[in-house]
Amino acid sequence: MIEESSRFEPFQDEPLRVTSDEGAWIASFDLDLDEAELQTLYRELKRARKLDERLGVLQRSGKSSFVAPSSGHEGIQVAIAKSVQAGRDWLFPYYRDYGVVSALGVPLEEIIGQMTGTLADPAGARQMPSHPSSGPLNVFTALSPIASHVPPAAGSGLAQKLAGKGDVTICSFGDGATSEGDWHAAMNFAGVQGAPVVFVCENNRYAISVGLEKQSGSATIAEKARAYGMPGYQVDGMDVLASLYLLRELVERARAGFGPALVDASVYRYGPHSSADDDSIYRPAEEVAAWRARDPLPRYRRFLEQRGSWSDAQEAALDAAIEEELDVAVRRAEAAGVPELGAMFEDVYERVPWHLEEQREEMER
Ligand SMILES: Cc1ncc(C[n+]2csc(CCOP(=O)(O)OP(=O)(O)O)c2C)c(N)n1
Repeated sequence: MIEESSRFEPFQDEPLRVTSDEGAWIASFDLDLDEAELQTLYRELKRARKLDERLGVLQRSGKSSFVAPSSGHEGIQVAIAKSVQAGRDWLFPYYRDYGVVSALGVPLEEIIGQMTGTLADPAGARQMPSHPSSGPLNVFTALSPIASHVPPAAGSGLAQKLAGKGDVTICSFGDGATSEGDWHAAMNFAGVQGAPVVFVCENNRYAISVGLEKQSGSATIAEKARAYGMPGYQVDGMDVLASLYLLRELVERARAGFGPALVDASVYRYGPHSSADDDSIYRPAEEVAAWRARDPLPRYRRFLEQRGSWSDAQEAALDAAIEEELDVAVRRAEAAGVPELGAMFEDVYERVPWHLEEQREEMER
């Protein structure tokens, strides 16, 4: 058992950061990741960004009906994936989390198959786009009704506690989710049960056009944790290292039996809420530009460059490799073909119930 002690104090006024906007190491403790691990983080940030850009192109060219852009969220998303043991722990992401599933190891062709409705999606293209999942990697499917995946995450945590194997659950959502009843019920349940769940709010300050000040009466999302008997932390979610250090600590804390925690990760979404939104109506361009200046990718690249751990040649090689990987994934996703129309009635119930049978007959007619 680890001691219930942390180098990160909960309920601080300022979000935790370990690198400055310029990419300088500013923490009071030493970095304990080697160069290969540090470079892997950059590769995953870049992969997540390029995947998001490609998904935008697939939507604009009519191959996908919907996309919820993730650029700006990569720091916390890559950290979520890298804080757990893939295939052992359970993830309950939300619809904006492409960076989580890609960094966890869900194949790009599966993600793109899910987005474009082809049979490369192991779930058979039954969900709307932006709802990834993975059986082998324990990724529960993203759900459309906001916060409705948070109670199942709390339940997953209780199941893990009862099984006693030390597995944990990590669940992410937006700031808007925290004003849903489901969210509060889940937080209460996890707190009472001491369930090993790390709850992560990707706080981009907007729920479509509704700003955070209309969403929450408390000064921070983190302090809501107090009411549920768990520690709450603020972190700069655009600082991938700060996010990773904090989440690793909280995942290990949960694994050791000290129960749930809440993380309020400050991020910004650079794109619109979704492909069906025009954010210029409710966000001033200057605000977007100010957050662009804090982009988690160039910031982390500067960090690597200052250590002599990254070069222009490595950048060019990485860009080319990811573009190639995406090209291959798109081709494979397309080649998988689309499901038969009738497949929507299968694999949901063991025996198709009468009302769905009627609908199937109607469809065939
Ligand atoms: C229960 C429910 N109400 C409303 C919606 C419509 N809706 C879809 S996304 C969204 C905004 C959610 O914002 P947030 O949780 O902050 O996440 P973000 O999209 O900003 O990442 C809303 C209101 C919904 N899907 N479900």
